[in-house]
Parts: sequence; structure tokens; C-alpha cells
Amino acid sequence: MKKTTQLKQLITSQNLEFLMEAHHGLSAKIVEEAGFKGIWASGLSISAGMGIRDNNEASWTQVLDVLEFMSDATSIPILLDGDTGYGNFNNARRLVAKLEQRNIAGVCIEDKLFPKTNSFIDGETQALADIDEFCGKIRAMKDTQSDEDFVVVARIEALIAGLGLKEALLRGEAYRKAGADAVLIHSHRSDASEIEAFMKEWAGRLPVVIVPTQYYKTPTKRFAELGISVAIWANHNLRASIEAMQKLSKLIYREENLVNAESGIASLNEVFRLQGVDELKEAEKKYLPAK
Ligand code: SPV
Ligand code: MG
Repeated sequence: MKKTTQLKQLITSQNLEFLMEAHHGLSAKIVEEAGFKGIWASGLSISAGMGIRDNNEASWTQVLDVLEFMSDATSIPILLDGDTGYGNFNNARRLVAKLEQRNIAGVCIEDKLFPKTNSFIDGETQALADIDEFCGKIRAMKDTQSDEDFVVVARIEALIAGLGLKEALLRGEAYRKAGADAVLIHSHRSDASEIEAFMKEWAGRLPVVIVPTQYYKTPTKRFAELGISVAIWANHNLRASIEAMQKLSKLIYREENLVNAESGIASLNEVFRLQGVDELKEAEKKYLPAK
């Protein structure tokens, strides 16, 4: 099945589905092997992996290069965190065309201003996009896609900005009318109360995506009861790798040998397996002249 169709089915299925964060080809492959049906190409994680901030410091074509490796390494669909679409409607629709060329199944854009800042950094001070301008962006993106199953998710930042439920619903409804396939409602509260209130009023008008990074203590079954379509585990592979690398680098620096390092890390054979070394060995037998 096409990756776009896989993602569309995840978004529209009656069950609660999950996307797991990845930020390069290797992490994308690990997410697929763990059993996930889809990948969140997190802007935070991709930028952090580049050693830069989540403020559009990477150009969108640099992000695209990372995505190409992620897509090539996997057979499950990728939803790109496309920030604000990297400009106006024209930049956003060109992004869609380029994503389709690279077999990326969908993109999520948020109603903030370029260059964006991560929602968990002074969220309440962040200005939101004009509603009509953002709707034009959604329409341009939907008009541009050549594959009817390519997914555009419209992310509502009204709760992050402290503008309340009414503004969130107003925006969600406008984005639905503009043609979004789903809305992502974001909240930085440590409980799911804002999400609960939104779901009650939204009443299933369009699939809803959430990012429970801050309200992670809410039982997952509650999200299912609320009728949420997709929950995104948004940055956890990045954070796991940071902790693992910090511990290991300090250990090796301190001990100036590898004796205690070896047991806690992946074997070299595991690295080779993830890279697909066996496939190349087989291909060499087939295509290189016999010795
Ligand atoms: C990301 O993963 O980059 C996201 C989710 O956009 S959040 O960091 O919660 O804004
Ligand atoms: Mg992001």
C-alpha cells in the first residue's frame, strides 16, 4: 500500500493510532522495527540532531535531505512536522510538491509565524498566524498535492498562546473548511483538561491529533475514549539518545578505556544489520565479476 494511503488510513481509522518520533534514517528504521505504523519527523528532534535550535535555523531543503534518508530507510509513512510551512502559501505548496517527490506521506503545519519557536518555549508570547492567511496556505497545499491521499494536518496553537478554547475551536473550524485532513490540538498543560474540553466541543468534525508530551501521565485509554485519532510520541528517541550519549561520553572520558563502555551499547554487528550490510553482500555476489 502507498505510504500516503497508509497514513490516511491511520488518521481516519476508528481506533487510536500512534506516531513515534524519528530524526534521521537510523532512528526511522528503529521506529519501524519496534512495530509502529508511522513516523513523526519532529522539527524539534531534527533540528536538535543538527545541533541547532527549533527556530527554522535549518533551511527547508536541509530538512528535506534528512527526510529523504528517513523515507528511503523505511516502508511506513512519515508525517513531517512542517512548522509553519517555511513561508507563505507559495513556500508551503512547493514544500508539498517536494515531499511527494520523496514519498513523504503528509505534513503538519502550525498556525504561527515564520520563523517559529518551539511551543514549549514561552508559548504564551508567540503570535499566531492570521486565520485567513493560514486557510489560504491549507487550500494551496491541498490544491497542489497530486496524490489524493497525501495528508495535510492543521495544527492549532491557540491553547499554547493562551487564547482559550473558543479561539481554538474557531480556528479548527476554519481549517476544516479550508480542506485540512485533520487538526492537531496542542496543549502545554500537565493534565489533559484542555484536550478534554476541545474534544467535547469539536464533536468529531474531523480527526484529531495530539502530542501528549506534557500530559504524559494521562492514561492512553482516556485518549481513545475521547475519540482522538492519533497520539504522537514526539521527541522521545532524541531524548533517549542524548542521555545515552552523555553517559557514555563521560564514562569513556573518565576511564580512558572501553572496558565498561562495551556492555551497555549496541554491538557493531547490530549497526551493520541496521545498515543492511547483508543485502550488499548478496548484491556483490550477483553483480561483481566472480573472483
Ligand atoms: C516537534 O516535535 O517538533 C513538535 C511537537 O512540533 S512540540 O515540540 O511539542 O511542539
Ligand atoms: Mg515542531
